[in-house]
Amino acid sequence: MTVDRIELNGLRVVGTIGVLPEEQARPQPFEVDMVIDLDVRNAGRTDDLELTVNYGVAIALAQKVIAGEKTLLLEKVATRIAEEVLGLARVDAVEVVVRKLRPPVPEDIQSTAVRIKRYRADMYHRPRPLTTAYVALGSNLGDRREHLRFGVANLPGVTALSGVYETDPVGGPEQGAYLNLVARIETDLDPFALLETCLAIEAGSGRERKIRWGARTLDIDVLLWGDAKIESADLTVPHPRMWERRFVLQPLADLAPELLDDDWDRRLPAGGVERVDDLHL
Ligand code: A4P
Ligand code: MG
Repeated sequence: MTVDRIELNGLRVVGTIGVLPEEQARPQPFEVDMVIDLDVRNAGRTDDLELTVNYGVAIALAQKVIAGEKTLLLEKVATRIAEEVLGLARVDAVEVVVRKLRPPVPEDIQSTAVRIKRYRADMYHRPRPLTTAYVALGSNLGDRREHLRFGVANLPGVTALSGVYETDPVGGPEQGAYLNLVARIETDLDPFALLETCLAIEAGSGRERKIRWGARTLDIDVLLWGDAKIESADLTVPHPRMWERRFVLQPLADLAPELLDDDWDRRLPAGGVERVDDLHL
C-alpha cells in the first residue's frame, strides 16, 4: 500500500469551463488541488529526482488541461487532469479538486468544486516508460551453463545477450573458473526493484552466501540502469568494480561498445577471458 503523498494546493489557472453561454464566451479563474499517491522511499534514500514525481510537471499538466481544453463540466476537467498525472511514472493514485471561484448563480456562494480520486487501474492501460539496463551474470559452481540459462530465463525483459565467456576467477579465495555473460534488458522496474529481482533469482538458483567473493552458483549484478548514478547502502550504479574487470567489459562490449571508454581493452590485463559459447533467447 502506498502511504506517501505529494500535495499541491491552490494552483490558480484561467480557463473556459461551464455550461452557460457566458461561461463558454469568457475565461474565468479556477483553483486546482492535487494529492498524488506514490512511493517516495527510493527518492528519499538517494536524493534522485528521477525516482519521484517532479511536482513542476504535475502543475504544468493541470495548466495544460485547463488552459488548453474547452469543456462544459468540472468533472471532465478533473478527470482529464487525473489521466495526465496518472500517466507519469510512479504515480499510484491521484485526488484532484477543481474549484470554480465565481460560480454563475444568484446566491452568495464562495466556490463550487468537484473532487475525484482515480487509481492507476481505473485508467486505460498506459505502459510505464522502459529503461535500458545491463546486468552481469556469473557462475562457477555446479552446472554453470544451466545456472546462466536459469538466470536469463527469469530476468524480465531481456532483449539481448552477450556471448558466454569462460573467465579466470578474480579476487576471493581459490575457486574454479567462471562462466560470465551480460544481458541487456528493457525494464519498467526501478533500479532497486531490479536489484531485488536479481537477488531473488540468485536465491532461486540455490546460491548460499558464505564467503564474500567465494564460489557461487549464480551472481547477478546490476551494471547500468539508463544513465542513473546511485550510491546507497544496498545499491551502487554503475557497478563500482565493473570498469576494472575484463570478465564484465568483454561481454558488455558485445552488446554496447559505445558505453565503454576507447581505452578499456589496453587498460585491463590481457587474457583469462575466452568466448566459449552462446545462449539464445
Ligand atoms: N550491491 C550494491 N550494488 C550492487 C549492484 N550494482 N549490483 C550490493 C548487485 N549488487 C549490488 O553482493 C553483495 C551486495 O552488493 C548485494 O546484496 C547488493 O545489496 P553479493 O552478490 O551478495 O556478494 P558478492 O557478489 O560476493 O560480492 P560483490 O562485492 O558483489 O562481488 P562482485 O564484485 O560481484 O564480485 N571472477 C570472475 N572471473 N567472474 C565473476 O563473475 N565475480 C566476483 C564477485 C568475483 N570474481 C569473479 C566474478
Ligand atoms: Mg554480486
